[in-house]
Amino acid sequence: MRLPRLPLVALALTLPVLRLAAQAPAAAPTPVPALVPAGGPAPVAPPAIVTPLPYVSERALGGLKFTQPVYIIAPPDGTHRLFILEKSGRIYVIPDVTKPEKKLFLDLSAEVGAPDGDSGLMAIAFHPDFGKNRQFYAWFTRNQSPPGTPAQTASFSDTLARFTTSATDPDQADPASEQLIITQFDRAQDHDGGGLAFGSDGDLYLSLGDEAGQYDKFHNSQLIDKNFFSGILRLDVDQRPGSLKPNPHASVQPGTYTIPADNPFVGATSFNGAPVDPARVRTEFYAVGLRNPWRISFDPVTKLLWAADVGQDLFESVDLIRKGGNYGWSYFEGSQPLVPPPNQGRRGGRGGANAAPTQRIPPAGLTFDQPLYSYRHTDAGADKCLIGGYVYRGKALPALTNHYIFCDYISGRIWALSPVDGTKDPKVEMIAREKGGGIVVFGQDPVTGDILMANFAPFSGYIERLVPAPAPKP
Ligand SMILES: [Ca+2]
Repeated sequence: MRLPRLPLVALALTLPVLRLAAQAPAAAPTPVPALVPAGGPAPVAPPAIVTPLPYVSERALGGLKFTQPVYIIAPPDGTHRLFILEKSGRIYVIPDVTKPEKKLFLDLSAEVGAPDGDSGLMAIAFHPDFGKNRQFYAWFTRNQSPPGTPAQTASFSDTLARFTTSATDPDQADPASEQLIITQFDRAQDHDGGGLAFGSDGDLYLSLGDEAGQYDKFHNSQLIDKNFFSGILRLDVDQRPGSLKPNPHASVQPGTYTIPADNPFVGATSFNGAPVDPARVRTEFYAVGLRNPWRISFDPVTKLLWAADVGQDLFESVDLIRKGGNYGWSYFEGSQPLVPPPNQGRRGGRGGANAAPTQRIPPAGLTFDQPLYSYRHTDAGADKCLIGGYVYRGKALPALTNHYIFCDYISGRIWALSPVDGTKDPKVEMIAREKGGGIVVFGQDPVTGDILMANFAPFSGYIERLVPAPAPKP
């Protein structure tokens, strides 16, 4: 069964607003001036559509339907289980993916509330020893301010929490096991990040956006001594010997994690050429300068960390994340200087009293990490919201083995990038198109190795499977 085919003009009305991407600016973006040197090669247009495309999506999991599915993950315990997350806070388990039936595993909807934008439940990650300790971590927005925060209206918190499954039923989480780890006050329900993954080093990595709005509205980027925004954190949730205590912060639940001793900003006394107090540095940061890295993933072969940073008005960027990397936001959008339109100041909001100045100039002499690949918005804005996937190492689709699979939420175009060893100017090919868009995450079938995708759109709610296109009829 195929998804309903919708005319392109209907998409904007049909796709829910997932505010990963910028809202359409009131005026056309100002052309990028050469006020500061471009940081790298200019983004390119995505590859043209080829006909016929080599792959199509078909409905997976026997047509099981979900409400705004946002994540797909299989645990590292050798079972045939697959977990599907819904934005509203419900986690379903499919006990045997070959006989798909869903069971409610954990319901966080009371904590999540009524998430708007791209807020809500974003991801879970199973502890590497999940088969023994039954621990998993959830990354979501909580509909209340962190403890100790002054009373606010419409406030909520970016929340990392640990849970364990029931000792008697592996298909049930124990809600009472919740241990809050990070609860960061957040003023708006967008740009909350969304990536969560364990590295081969056993540490937990999570990604955060710049809190909200357009053009780094709250000025959260390029700071390592304030809060946890606009970057990727690395935590030692097992608190192994040699790890360090985090510096105190209102967002941190004391005693729930430590800092890997080689985290890049441990002991830092300066950042971007300005002094910082090492006792106030957020040593959790692993990399900084990202706008809204909705999805991250580790390649188990190269150990490289991939991130997809959703852009502002012009560019989307695939980044290879290095320890201590600074990817430039909000001096840069991808490799190019960020130039907000004149009526959209960084701090004052649209047309606000503090609308100017509009461009942020980096201190002289700084260099920034460049995207591995970035594409320009195209098709009258149809390509404008990057959804990161993962390096496919399966064998079910051999032509895609050793490729990074990703797509655009709006256009539904799905691409494969290679090589995946960090070689510059990688080759990107369009391999399929999800009619109507709506893909928000990629996953993998734990039995077949197939590439799975969750379609978030209200006309869908299904999990899709990428399969070779049928041979054209003679
Ligand atoms: Ca936010």
